[in-house]
Amino acid sequence: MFGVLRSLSDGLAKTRKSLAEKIGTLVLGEKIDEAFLDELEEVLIASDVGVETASFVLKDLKDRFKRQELSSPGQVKDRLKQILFEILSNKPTQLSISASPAAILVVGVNGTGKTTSIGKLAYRLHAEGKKVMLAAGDTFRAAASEQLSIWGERTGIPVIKHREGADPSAVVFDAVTAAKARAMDVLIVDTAGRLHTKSNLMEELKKVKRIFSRELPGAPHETLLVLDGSTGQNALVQAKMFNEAVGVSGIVLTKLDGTSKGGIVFAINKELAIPVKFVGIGEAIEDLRSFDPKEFVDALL
Ligand SMILES: Nc1nc2c(ncn2[C@@H]2O[C@H](COP(=O)(O)OP(=O)(O)OP(=O)(O)O)[C@@H](O)[C@H]2O)c(=O)[nH]1
Ligand SMILES: [Mg+2]
Repeated sequence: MFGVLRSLSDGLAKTRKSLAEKIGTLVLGEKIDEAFLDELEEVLIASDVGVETASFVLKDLKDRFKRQELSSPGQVKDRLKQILFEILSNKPTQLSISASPAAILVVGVNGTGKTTSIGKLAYRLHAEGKKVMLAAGDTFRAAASEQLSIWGERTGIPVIKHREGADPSAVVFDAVTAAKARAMDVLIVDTAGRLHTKSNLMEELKKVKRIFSRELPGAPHETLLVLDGSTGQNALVQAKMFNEAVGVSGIVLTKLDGTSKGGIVFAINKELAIPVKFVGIGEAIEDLRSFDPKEFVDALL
């Protein structure tokens, strides 16, 4: 199960190829001019940094170019790394799990990697010595709670589940009761990306959230939205939707290993002001990484 730990840089290889290699070729040139900067903007947009973020970055570079603060392509690259780092580092990327028990609600459309990410996160917290409990709030299909149970069994983490089609809020109610009774440190709740009934997913999630805060003051302490990094700009649309409905405190951006669209991290931070807290760079249990802005920018460029 534990091969050689893959590096973040390996996980981001596709995006790096699209971004860094083009920038690398660009900065091999001798001089910078407007055309050079325009080309750089296109490279950024192509890696899904987003039009808004790319033009923000370019405005900074152009202003500095005019003030003659940037005279070589190498200096442009250094400043670019600095701005990208600043975009990512204006919000705390750590989990707030100091409450006891601390509750983490995990949301997102189907297939983005919620259940897998919960398994990986539970494994990490457990390895750090925390008492972790999982709750199968995805009652859409029986397989969902089984998938969670398998992750739980690997590490001996208890999983609270109900039958298929049960009310997710009832699962949350039971899980909170159990987590309090068994003095858990962290409770992580999985949710469905779609539902059996005609009722709206967002309404269902709002209800789950209400039950949560009623049963455990301040809960959920984190509402993590899982986004599939390979969906590019569509991830932004999902983030806006979920944030409006339930308020998102952090993002888990998965599947960065399979995409050249990793630039979406910058768009999310800049346009939505929601911090990315974890990135998924593979399917193995250790492939969920805490998001470190400096490490991320270094791995990319
Ligand atoms: N390559 C890669 N695959 C991932 C990553 N994260 C999750 N996956 C895969 O994505 C698929 C879907 O993951 P799930 O965790 O079942 O997604 P979900 O959001 O719980 O899906 P639903 O329960 O249907 O809503 C699985 O095959 C995972 O192994 C990642 O970072 N990289
Ligand atoms: Mg799932």
